[in-house]
Amino acid sequence: MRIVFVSNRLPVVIEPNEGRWSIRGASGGLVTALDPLLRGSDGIWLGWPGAVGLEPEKLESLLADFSRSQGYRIAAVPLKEKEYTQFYEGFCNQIIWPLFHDLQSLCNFEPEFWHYAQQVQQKFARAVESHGKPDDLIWVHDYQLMGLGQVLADHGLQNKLAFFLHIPFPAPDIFRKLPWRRQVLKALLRYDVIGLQTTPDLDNFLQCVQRLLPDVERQDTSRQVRLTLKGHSSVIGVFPIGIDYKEFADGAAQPTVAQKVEELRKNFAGRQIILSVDRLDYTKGVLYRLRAIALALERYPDLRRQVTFFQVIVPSRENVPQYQTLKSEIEQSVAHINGKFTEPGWIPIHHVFRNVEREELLAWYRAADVAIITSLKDGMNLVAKEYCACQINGNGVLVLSEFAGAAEQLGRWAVLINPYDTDEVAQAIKQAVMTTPAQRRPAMEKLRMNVRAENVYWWLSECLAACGISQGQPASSLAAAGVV
Ligand code: GDG
Repeated sequence: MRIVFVSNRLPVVIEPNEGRWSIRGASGGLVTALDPLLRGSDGIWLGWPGAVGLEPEKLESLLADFSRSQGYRIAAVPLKEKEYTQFYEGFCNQIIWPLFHDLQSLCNFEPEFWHYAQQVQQKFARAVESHGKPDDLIWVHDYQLMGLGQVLADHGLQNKLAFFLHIPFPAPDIFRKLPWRRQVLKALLRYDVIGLQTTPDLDNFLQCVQRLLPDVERQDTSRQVRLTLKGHSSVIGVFPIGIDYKEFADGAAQPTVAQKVEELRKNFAGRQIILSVDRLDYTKGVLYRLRAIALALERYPDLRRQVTFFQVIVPSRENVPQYQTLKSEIEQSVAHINGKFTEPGWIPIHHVFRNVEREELLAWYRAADVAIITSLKDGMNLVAKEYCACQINGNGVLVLSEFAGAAEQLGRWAVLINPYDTDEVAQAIKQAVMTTPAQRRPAMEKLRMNVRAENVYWWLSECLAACGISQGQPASSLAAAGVV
């Protein structure tokens, strides 16, 4: 069965470059996960190309070039300027994103955003209809397209329809605030399969359905839940997304990466590197982390000169005012901390605000003695998994927010933190730095085994199995890898 992937954004960045348009692969959680799965297959990826103001012929030729270089087809669903602002910047980024991350006070429940969201689902549906074949599995990704399954079903499409939510599903008291809460739930229940990242997400989803759609019938099996509304059944399951472990671990072992690691070690000789890698987003808890860093340096003076915080922030959603404010607040806070604690030969925080090359990222993952993830809420957080995969010497410590989806799988072997608790995070920084190699190794080994076993191919085979597609060999499992 061929797979048609549908996501809001295509996995590309199209931008003007020295007077000409150029195209390159994008970075981001969804891309990292799906890219290796499509390469070399007969699949197709549909989505918005992200370019505004580019002639259609030029776009077509850029996409064709990119498809050839990637080994799979991509096709564009172009959005008009108003659709971009009202649907993407409005409905997606000012309503669903903050609400589903429990930040309802940041929501702007503008009725027009909903109207445009409906219009865009129709547009995506037309693209699916024109590119899909009768036996294709239509696999829709993420919160922007929760309504697409319903539109396709209403148009009479008979294909199997699957949906995966990459972000958390909120608790009923939060979800209830959405003005279109019943419409959204009913639309989701038109998909045949719904995948969520964690058990709490599944619990929240089921509670929302129970409260808001009492007519839905529920049937539990050992691994999934079947919900039936007006004669249509959906299977809902938990499928924590993984990474391509081997690609990261092998990449980190490359001589070019090893050389970069050596340079980093030389530059930071005698110091522990504490790494964070985040998209610019208020859900990643960067300001909370900076507050904890300031407290740790204040409270534990021994840490000064002993640690260097390496903070990588990747630009994101630069047109949304909240993100512009966040960027300047982060820069102010970094400047404040560096101004307060810098000494000759030592700067506490190295702040990188740009997209970094993959090799550079792998080198930082491998070189870092500690990785710290402070998400206030996160569907999964792939950075946590990538860090473990790249720890080929097994010496790192993972400090992980208990509100990142990854905590469900990795929490037992990480230093778990509540990012809102500045005291606790400051203490965790100290604890991580003080952890001896004898304590680090067994924990990192378990983390790596888990990330290797529950990798992106395992995730894919679990999702496809729920869609009734068996891939033959199970991709891997925790039991087979000896983790449990
Ligand atoms: C969403 C959910 C869920 C980052 N900077 C660079 C770079 N990256 C890559 C990382 C990682 C990805 O971006 C970030 O993934 P996350 O999972 O941390 O976060 P989101 O983008 O918010 O993703 C999230 C995910 O979907 C998957 O389901 O885990 O919870 O919010 O892969 O490596 N890559 C490169 N340069 C960078 O500068 N090359």
